[in-house]
Amino acid sequence: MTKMLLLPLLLMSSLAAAETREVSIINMKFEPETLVIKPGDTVRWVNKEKRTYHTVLFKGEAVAESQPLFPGDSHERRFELPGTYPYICGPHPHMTAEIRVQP
Ligand SMILES: [Cu+2]
Repeated sequence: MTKMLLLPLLLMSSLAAAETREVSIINMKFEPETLVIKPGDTVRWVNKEKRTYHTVLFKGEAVAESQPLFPGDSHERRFELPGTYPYICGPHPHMTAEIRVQP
C-alpha cells in the first residue's frame, strides 16, 4: 500500500518542481548571461528593449531560431537533459549567453 502511494506522489512532486525561469533581453545583452536550471524547467526570454528586436539561436543544435522578438515579445524553451546550451542572438552574434541544466 505504501509503495503504491509513493510513486504518484514522487511524480507529482517532480512536476510541481518544474519552474519557468526568465531571461531578460535588455541593453543588447541576455540577463543573466548564465542561467542554471533543473531538468524539466522552462526558460522564457523576454525582450525588454525599447526598440531593438532580437532572437534566440542555439548554434549546433537542430532547434529552429526563435521568431524575431520585438519589445514585449517572449520565447520559451523547455530543457529536459542536463548539459550546457550556449546561444546567441541571430542579428547580433556578439550577444552570447548560455543555459546550464544541472540535476
Ligand atoms: Cu539581438
